[in-house]
Amino acid sequence: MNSLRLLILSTPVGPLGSGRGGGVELTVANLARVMRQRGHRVAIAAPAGSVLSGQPAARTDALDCQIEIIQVSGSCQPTAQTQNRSAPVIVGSALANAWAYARQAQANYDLLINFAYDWLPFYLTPFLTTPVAHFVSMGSLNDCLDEAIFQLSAQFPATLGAYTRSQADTFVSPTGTAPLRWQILGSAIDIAQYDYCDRPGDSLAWVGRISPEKGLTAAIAAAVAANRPLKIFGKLETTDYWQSIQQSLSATAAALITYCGFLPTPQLQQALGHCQALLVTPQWVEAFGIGVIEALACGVPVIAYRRGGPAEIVCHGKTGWLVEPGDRAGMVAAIAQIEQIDRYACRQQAETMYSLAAWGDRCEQWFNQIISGTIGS
Ligand code: HBI
Repeated sequence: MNSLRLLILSTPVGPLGSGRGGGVELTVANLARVMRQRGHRVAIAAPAGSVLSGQPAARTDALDCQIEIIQVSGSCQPTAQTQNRSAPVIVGSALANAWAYARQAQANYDLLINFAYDWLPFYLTPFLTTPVAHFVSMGSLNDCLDEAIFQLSAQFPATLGAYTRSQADTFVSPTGTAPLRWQILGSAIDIAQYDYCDRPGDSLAWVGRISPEKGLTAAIAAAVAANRPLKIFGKLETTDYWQSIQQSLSATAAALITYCGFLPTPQLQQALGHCQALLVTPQWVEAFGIGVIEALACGVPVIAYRRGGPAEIVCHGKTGWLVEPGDRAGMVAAIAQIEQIDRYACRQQAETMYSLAAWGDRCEQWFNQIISGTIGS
């Protein structure tokens, strides 16, 4: 296998390790390590202050110090899901600076790997001489990125990567044009970092960026209706959103809800593993739901809306329950039946379907196809 020289350009919404990039931060760190383990040379361009954090030092130190992090200056990108249609271009942004670096350094790389959910990298691709693989991290959110993706797909077929089919299907190509070609890559975690727990307490769990589209209020409502404690893990994306949630809680509800903070993987998995079930109630088409496979890896069954990535992961009745979106009574009924799910079956699903090795194979094959130009033929 030839050794590739890879430049990964992370999400510009925040430094790696800050939590502001949500699941992409874990995906970028996992991809860098998996590719390094396979002998490829890896560099990551990410907003200044980035670290490859949250992993047990012993096992990954050697790998991590072989992965160069290029700290990119400039202001972080506002998150696409909070912008309206006339969102301005940010001048002097970390996004623009990252791609200025990519243009200047591209001759040192065989492939650029984009994780920014922003118009610019898609628009710039034809101007660059080094090929670009685009990991699209969310479903369709705005017209300008949709348009850039349609243009790119026509010129560079199958350089678009998505986590799941339902995420890819949210991008509907204009009538009369060829359907978009996607590489459906799924995602993965380092299973060895997650401990199987078969003795849970009585608490439910919720994991994710704490912002409206993730649907935390629906999970709280279900836990309160079921009269079960709920532990919340994740980055407070906007404090006023969290405050509005807290103000809306009755005293009884507030007594059930605990915010546990944004924890690095070792601490998160330790606390998550002791929960009865993970509640997944996104208000949008969740592209994947990396928290879902983290819970499964710990033996924690998942109760999720039947929509988007989580619905493609959870095996209904075997590793959790799927409930119609918005159906609070259905969530409460599923919570009452959670003991019917075999926790070890959850662990086994994570081990067989979401290991880094299988995902690394898919990514490596895709990268080689793009570089050799055999893709899209
Ligand atoms: N918004 N503009 C923009 N660019 C991103 O790369 C981006 C985002 N919002 C969320 C996000 N990335 C990550 O949290 C992904 O994990 C979804």
